[in-house]
Amino acid sequence: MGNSAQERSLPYVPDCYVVPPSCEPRDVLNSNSEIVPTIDISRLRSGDVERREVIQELSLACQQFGFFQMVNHGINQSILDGALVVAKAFFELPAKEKMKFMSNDVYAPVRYSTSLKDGLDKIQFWRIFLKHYAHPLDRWIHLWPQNPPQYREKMGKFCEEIRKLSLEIMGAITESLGLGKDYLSSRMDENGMQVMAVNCYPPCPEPATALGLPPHSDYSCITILLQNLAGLEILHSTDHSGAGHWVLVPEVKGVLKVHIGDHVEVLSNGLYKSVVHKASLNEEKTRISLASLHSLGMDEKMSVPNQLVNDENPPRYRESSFNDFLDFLVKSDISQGDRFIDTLRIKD
Ligand SMILES: O=C(O)CCC(=O)C(=O)O
Repeated sequence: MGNSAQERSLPYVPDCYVVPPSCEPRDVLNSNSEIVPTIDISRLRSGDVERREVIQELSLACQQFGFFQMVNHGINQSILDGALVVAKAFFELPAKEKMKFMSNDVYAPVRYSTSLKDGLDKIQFWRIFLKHYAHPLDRWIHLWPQNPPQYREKMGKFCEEIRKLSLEIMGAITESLGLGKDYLSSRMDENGMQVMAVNCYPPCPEPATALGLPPHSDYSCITILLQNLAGLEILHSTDHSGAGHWVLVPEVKGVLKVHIGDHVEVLSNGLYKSVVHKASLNEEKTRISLASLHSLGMDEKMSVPNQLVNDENPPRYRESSFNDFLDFLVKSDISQGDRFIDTLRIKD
């Protein structure tokens, strides 16, 4: 860390970054990226009939893709741009400044690192990242970088706006499951976790041989993602075998992406799928992505609701918390295909 190929802009890709075919970095993308569902979120705030229609669309997207894009979400473009600007400026600081946050402790509330689990990964990934907790903001913000000087203000505003939106989307998701829009709202509002993954993928001299992040799903309920360039790819499965094809999510300014995470898969007892996704690389430009992960409190367990269970439909997942995920992360190798959700499935 501090000395990785991506931090030093090496003009070649060292062998330890070369991703084996099982991670499929060289597969042909589905050119038809307009199949990615896009939802006009302002319609959630219209009358009952329109809200019901949008919730139907959202439910379909969660079942078919575990993913959708949001337009007309109501967050001002200047807030989105401001967060991307300070994130990029942070990664451009001298190494000495970033090293103040360097840590491999997955339990640390603020940490700077590279790859996935630097020094432990079998394969290295062409990523630099800063992760920090963001809710409640006044509990964590004093731990965030003070450099660049506007980091706290701009990223803080972004986090607050994204969190409000996440509560609205979670309300729509629980409503779509027949649980009502307030099923989780007070638990998520008062004690819920918001973790920001601020990712930087410097230009890579051989983007076809390496990856920014390997295929994985998020432990969260939902993740809301903003990017400055295309690079996010989602796995679209058309059957239950886990097979599918990669779809490159197109970049359209101002559009926010939503990943369904493992904890909504549990909440829906498997009706909604947590989306497997990866980050591909660019030969010329630096890609920044801001992934805001929203879940219940650190030790609060997500379980299958009683309302969704009956004799024909028994619970398919064990309960788990964010802390359980962190324990899993310490023991597992995501780059080798380990998935938290697989550890939660109850075998028939
Ligand atoms: O950069 C991206 O598009 C993906 C980010 C991501 O999956 C993560 O931070 O877990």
